[in-house]
Amino acid sequence: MLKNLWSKPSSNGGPKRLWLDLGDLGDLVNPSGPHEQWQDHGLGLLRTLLHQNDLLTDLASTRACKTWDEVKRIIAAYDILIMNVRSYTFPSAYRSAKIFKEVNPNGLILAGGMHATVAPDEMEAIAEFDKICQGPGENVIVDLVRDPASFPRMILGQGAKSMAEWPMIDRTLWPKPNSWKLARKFNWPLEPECGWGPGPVATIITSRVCPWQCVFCNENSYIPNMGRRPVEAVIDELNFLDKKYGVGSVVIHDSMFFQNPSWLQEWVEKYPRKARKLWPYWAAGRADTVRQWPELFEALIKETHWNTVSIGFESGSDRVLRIINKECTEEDNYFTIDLLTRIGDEMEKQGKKPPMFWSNIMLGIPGETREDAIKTMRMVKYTKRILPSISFYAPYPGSALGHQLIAEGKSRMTKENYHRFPDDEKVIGVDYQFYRELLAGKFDAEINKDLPGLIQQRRAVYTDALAKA
Ligand code: B12
Ligand code: SF4
Repeated sequence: MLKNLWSKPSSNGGPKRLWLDLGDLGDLVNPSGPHEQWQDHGLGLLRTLLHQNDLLTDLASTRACKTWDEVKRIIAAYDILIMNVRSYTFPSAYRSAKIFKEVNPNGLILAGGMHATVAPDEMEAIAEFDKICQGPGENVIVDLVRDPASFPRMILGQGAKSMAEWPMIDRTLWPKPNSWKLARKFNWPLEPECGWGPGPVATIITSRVCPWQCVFCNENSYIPNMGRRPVEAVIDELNFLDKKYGVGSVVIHDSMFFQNPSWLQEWVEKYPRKARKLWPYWAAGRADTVRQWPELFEALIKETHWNTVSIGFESGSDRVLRIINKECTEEDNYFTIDLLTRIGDEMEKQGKKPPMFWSNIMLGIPGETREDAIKTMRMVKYTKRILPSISFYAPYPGSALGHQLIAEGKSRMTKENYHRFPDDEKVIGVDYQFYRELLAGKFDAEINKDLPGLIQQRRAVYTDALAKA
């Protein structure tokens, strides 16, 4: 069943190439949650470049298949398999590579992506990967696909100096939902709504690297810096998408949207004037910089419809914030919460929809005490308008803390299961039972200590807020 192949055949007498989109089986058939359905901008960008250079690829997705047999039947028909491998998709890349070579021993596999950058040893250990590209691929992909034999097995990718050089992604090169039920709500080639704003949703990236050095992330140690996409180009793309497909809201997938005040100032000035509509959007910031630039933050909320404010609060305890080198304090966190609450109250009084926090919280960081975790949940409960996104800390390679825990043999993430099912136990020595009880509301009396009476009545159970990580 080749249902999820639709682009023009890649053969033209030459090799048949397949770009395989990665993720859990079934995520584009009957997904377990909304975030499994986001499209992959790396795949979109690189396939757009390939197709602009007449190097056609077909597309399939492990997410659009229900069984590995189905994946096998699809990939068997190809000579070249291309994949964007992130740590969280490494298990599906690894399995797909094994299957491909079983049915197609002379086939060629070209793999790139974040996991190749941060864990090259793990990639090299998989004999099935014929070429492995570390780092950005936009200036190497065309030559690599045209003539793979001229490259060594390990390749150092070439990136653009600025995102201004990136073409607009051809979104019709993204995978389609593979069930009638999902297709109805998906809005392909835009994306489905997930509770942050009305559909169809357009995801965009305006900046590539966050300059901070949180030890569980620190992506600037492995993603080369590059110029931000010009404000006008972002608005032009949204206007184009709106004209063609109709945009309901926007998700700005930058790791750190709230950086470069001059860019943000320009966004405040131009987005309300030049965009066809003032689409509400989701975007990420940090508590310390909100405290540093509160007027700019308020202008963005009020004038540009930054309606869902994602903040990596991570913890409500200074001890833990120091362990993870967040460079934010409890005070920064509470400042930011109070500021958005005040803005939200004002907007509500004027009959406007108040902004919400998408609060990223981590539990189970090695070194965290029960008291620290209780303080964190107190901060969550204190927040008036909140969509909590709580996860058990996961030691990803690339990050300083991830590397350390992997080296110490304390990571439970393996190539068969780099996985982040919500209550997976990811680090040896962490008392996950305590955290499950904490989320189930067992420590609510302690959490309520120091909270005003009315706030004490807010929800006590957060088990459903536990996200994949
Ligand atoms: C958008 C995003 C998401 C989105 C959408 C993900 C998706 N489906 O695409 C959402 C919000 C869902 C998400 C969630 C998560 N994410 Co995320 N995410 C990002 C983010 C911010 C942007 C990704 C992106 O589009 N980049 C732009 C594109 C162009 O880059 P790219 O895909 O890497 O592709 C380039 C190269 O890798 C290379 N390349 C890629 N493929 C190939 C193939 C070949 C052949 C070649 C030559 C080159 C090549 O060329 C491309 C162009 O330069 C990145 C951070 C970042 N700055 O990249 C984190 C990031 C990828 N996410 C990360 C993580 C950990 C997660 C989560 C697990 C977080 C969590 N704790 O919950 C979840 C799990 C997701 C899931 N459901 O499975 C980590 C991955 C770390 C790792 N070691 O792989 C990153 C790097 C963030 C970080 N700072 O650590 N994420
Ligand atoms: S966690 Fe957030 S602030 Fe810290 S380095 Fe990553 S993206 Fe930047």
